[in-house]
Amino acid sequence: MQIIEFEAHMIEELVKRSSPNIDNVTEPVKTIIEEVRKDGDKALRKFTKKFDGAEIEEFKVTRNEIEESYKHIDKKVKNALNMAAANIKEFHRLQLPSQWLKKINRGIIGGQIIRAIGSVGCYIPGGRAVYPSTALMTIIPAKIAGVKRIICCTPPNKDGTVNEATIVAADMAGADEIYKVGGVQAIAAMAYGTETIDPVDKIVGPGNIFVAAAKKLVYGDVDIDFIAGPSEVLIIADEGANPEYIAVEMIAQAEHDPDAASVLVTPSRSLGEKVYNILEEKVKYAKRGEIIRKSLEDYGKIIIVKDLKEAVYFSNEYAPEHLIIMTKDPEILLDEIENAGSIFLGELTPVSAGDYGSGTNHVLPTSGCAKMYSGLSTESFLKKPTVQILSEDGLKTLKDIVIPLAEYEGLYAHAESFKKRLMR
Ligand code: HSO
Ligand code: ZN
Repeated sequence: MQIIEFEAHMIEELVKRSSPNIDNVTEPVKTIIEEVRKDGDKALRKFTKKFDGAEIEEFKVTRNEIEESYKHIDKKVKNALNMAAANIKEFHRLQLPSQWLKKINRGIIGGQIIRAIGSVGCYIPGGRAVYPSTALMTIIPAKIAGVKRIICCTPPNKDGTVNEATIVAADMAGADEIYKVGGVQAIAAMAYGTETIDPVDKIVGPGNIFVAAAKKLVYGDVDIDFIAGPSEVLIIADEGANPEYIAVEMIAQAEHDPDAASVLVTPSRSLGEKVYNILEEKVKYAKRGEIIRKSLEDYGKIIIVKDLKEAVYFSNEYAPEHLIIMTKDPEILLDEIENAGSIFLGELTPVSAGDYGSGTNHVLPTSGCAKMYSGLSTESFLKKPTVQILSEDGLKTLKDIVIPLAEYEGLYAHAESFKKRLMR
């Protein structure tokens, strides 16, 4: 990892992070999708055997399996999931937008109604790591939005079982169907349907590069949330910040993935050096040390800026997935933040709070995409049809807009439909 003295010309280089090349895997992913479309469950069985090493007869997790999972799950984990679910529900309820119908101009009423997407598929990664927290983060907002059918897919273990905490989390969150299928084949099944899995309108949730490529390919036939890459954190800190807290945050992000990125931006060189030294020490003994070392080595940075204004400039250009602000008065800087997936203010607010249970969502934009869109939210599962009502006054208010523009565009029937009503 490097300590870098920031200069304006470096910006382009310094905001780079790992960029897995989805295009490289597009061809094989396309083949799998095509086969699932053609052969349905038979293809799901074939690819589940090939990629997960599991022979699955029945993809749907049964009521009995769900009940068994509740019996076997660690009590502490079950309680944690329950408490997390309560906060996530509360937060996402607050995100519900309102319907409205208002006067726009004389005789014109306009508004919007809110409707949930009909059916949604949540992808929960599995394999080496298990993410019951992601089941809560994808299913709960869909439930709060009022989605009628929520299904979830997660890869099985070799013995054909699915992680019990993931099953419990999905059930608690309100999933209507849970399927033991992962990877590209799961995305294809949710997009196009098979004998056992009915297709959905939208697919959400993180996954590896193959899942990402599959989501990109099915987009258009179904909606998707976005493509989530490796985790990232950027920390803005001043000389008063606690270097231990900063180092632990950087390690916490790094332990996700050798491609994860952890960046500290500070005007204090002495803070930067302290963090550097603590990191050197901590990685020696950290669990998941290999992953952490690789991530910090390749994508970890300590950047020394002139002042906090420059730190904010850098952060806005970087557009991090997670932004932590550890300064004397973090709320003052908040006004200047333009691009970030989720913002953590003050030294008592670690990213793990948002990852697991303060209520905010952890499916967030990475790779600078926070410049363009936000993370998963209740709105991700809603549509907003617009509504309008004109009165005779409204027709008069609009006549000098609609008729000349319609005629200018050569769309005479448009003008006619308006004139007919004016001449009643
Ligand atoms: N930080 C991850 C989410 C997560 N963390 C799940 C722990 N479990 C991506 O934002
Ligand atoms: Zn995390």
